[in-house]
Amino acid sequence: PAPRTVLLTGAAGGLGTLMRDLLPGYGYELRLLDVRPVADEPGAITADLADTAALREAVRGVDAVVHLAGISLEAPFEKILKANIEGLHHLYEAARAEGVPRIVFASSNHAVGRTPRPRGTDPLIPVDTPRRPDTFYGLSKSFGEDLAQLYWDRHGLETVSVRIGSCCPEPTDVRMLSLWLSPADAARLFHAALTAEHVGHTVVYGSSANTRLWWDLTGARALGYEPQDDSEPYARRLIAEQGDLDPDDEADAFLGGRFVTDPPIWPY
Ligand code: NAI
Ligand code: 15L
Repeated sequence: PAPRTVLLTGAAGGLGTLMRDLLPGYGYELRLLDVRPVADEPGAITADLADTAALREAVRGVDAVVHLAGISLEAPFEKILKANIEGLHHLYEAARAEGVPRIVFASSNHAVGRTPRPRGTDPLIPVDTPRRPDTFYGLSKSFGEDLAQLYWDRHGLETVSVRIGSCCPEPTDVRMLSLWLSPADAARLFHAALTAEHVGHTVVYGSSANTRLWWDLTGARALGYEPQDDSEPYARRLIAEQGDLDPDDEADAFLGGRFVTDPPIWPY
């Protein structure tokens, strides 16, 4: 049966706020969780991913989890370790203990951020390209995909790991023309990830059907995802304002963009 009750973690965040609006349109009843209060949602659970008892209670009885909570940018290693690595483990342990059958995990392009972007007639980046995190943040997403695989292999807990590109209402830079995931397509993709059968652990890229796509959406489409949006209408203006990608600039050479070249955050 299709999942009905879904725990949405990270519900106070940017993507969480968009999904709170859009996922109920697919028939889901959302239970919300975040370490910060969720505006206008008095029923939301305010809890840290470090709180194992709160997580057990939060996942009890849900049909699936859409896991967006965590640090969403580069940060000192200790912080990433707590929220994205230990926190993810706590979530999976809670889900395993309570018999939750499926998690949709917000992985990121930064798990493979150090992969050179395709140029000219280069093929699209396949989903089985070796992982090459560009940051501790990307490393935590790479860990998350391995953790998801382990919980499928050992416990039969299914996951779709979605390597999200850039999800925001509109693309705001030239790189995003390739990586943009419109909010409406994000909801379509999460819905597909929640309802596809026999996913085991499946890793897919998450973007709209952008004309300037860098990666292969075949895996996402195989889940039933049919993207409806394309960043191309934004291309002329963004390129006029910012200039096109510079073949000599390192930040434009890799999937992860600025994450690749920004100095490491110390101390860690
Ligand atoms: P965000 O930073 O706006 O939201 C993350 C939410 O998680 C925040 O509301 C925060 O309070 C919560 N959170 C952080 N640590 C927590 C903890 N220890 N316990 C409980 N809650 C905690 O990030 P955004 O953009 O909404 O992203 C959501 C997820 O999607 C993140 O996991 C991010 O890594 C991932 N992602 C997002 C992309 C995007 O374009 N927005 C791209 C790729 C991945
Ligand atoms: C991410 O993983 C971040 O969470 C998001 O804030 C964006 O920076 C996005 O990747 C991106 O690469 O554009």
